[in-house]
Amino acid sequence: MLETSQPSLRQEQHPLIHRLAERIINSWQKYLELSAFSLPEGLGYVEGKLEGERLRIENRCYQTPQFRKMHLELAKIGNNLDILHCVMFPRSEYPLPMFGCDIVAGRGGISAAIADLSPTGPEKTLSSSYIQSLSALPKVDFTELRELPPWADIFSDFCLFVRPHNAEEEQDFLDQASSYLRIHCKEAAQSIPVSHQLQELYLAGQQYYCTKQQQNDKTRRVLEKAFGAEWAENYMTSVLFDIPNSPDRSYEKSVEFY
Ligand code: 18B
Repeated sequence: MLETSQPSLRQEQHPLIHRLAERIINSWQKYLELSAFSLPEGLGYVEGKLEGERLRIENRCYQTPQFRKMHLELAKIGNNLDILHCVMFPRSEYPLPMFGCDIVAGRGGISAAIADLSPTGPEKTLSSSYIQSLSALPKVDFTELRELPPWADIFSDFCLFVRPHNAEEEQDFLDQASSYLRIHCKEAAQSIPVSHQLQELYLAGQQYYCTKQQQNDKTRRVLEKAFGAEWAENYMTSVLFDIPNSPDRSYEKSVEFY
């Protein structure tokens, strides 16, 4: 059994973060065969101080036959800032995009909500079956679309990056992000491994994705202020966006399924 009711930051966070975290865990359990994934020692639950405020980080991580690492992170800084971060890293055998999502909530509400299925293949586009499923989703209009920063050339045409203005827009974001995740889990569950040559290219795509995400100064600044520059660099490169440097074919030998 997976623990779903362990004490959690979730209860204390902005309701949109809480609800998306629930949906992410539910989808993972429903569509994928989860097993445990261990983070580097001491980095499952972390506490620091940011300008006198307590920064708490709580991580949940799993792996599956198709995913090397599926990471859901919740962070809370005092009573000012709540963050949800989620990334699914495919094993390079599978020609799958990266699911990524980030919600940043401040005193004035959600300032940033982003969800994407980002291509990692040599063509840098999603496969036709992803495009078909994503195009079939109901269209939603948001009052405020946010502009992506210069490093963000990794995202797909379906990338949703908004500042929701009311409860209805928050719900729309939740539904859209959940649909991306559902489509992704279903595609992944029936995905077939590619040739070794193609695996190298998908791996290079993931490496590029991580290199770009590591350039997000807004994330880095929060972590640096609370934990120092060295810790932040280590955390960004070994927990948030660790780059796998060779195809991992050891999985079959190592797991115990729940
Ligand atoms: N991120 N985010 O995950 N980030 O991790 N995030 C911010 O209103 C954290 C991801 C993304 O405009 C902001 O501007 C911290 C993933 C983009 O320059 C803050 C953690 C994606 C932006 C944080 C975290 C992603 C952004 C500023 C670790 C996408 C806009 C909020 C827990 C798949 C960047 C604001 C820009 C913004 C912080 C995207 C404070 C600490 C997976 C594009």
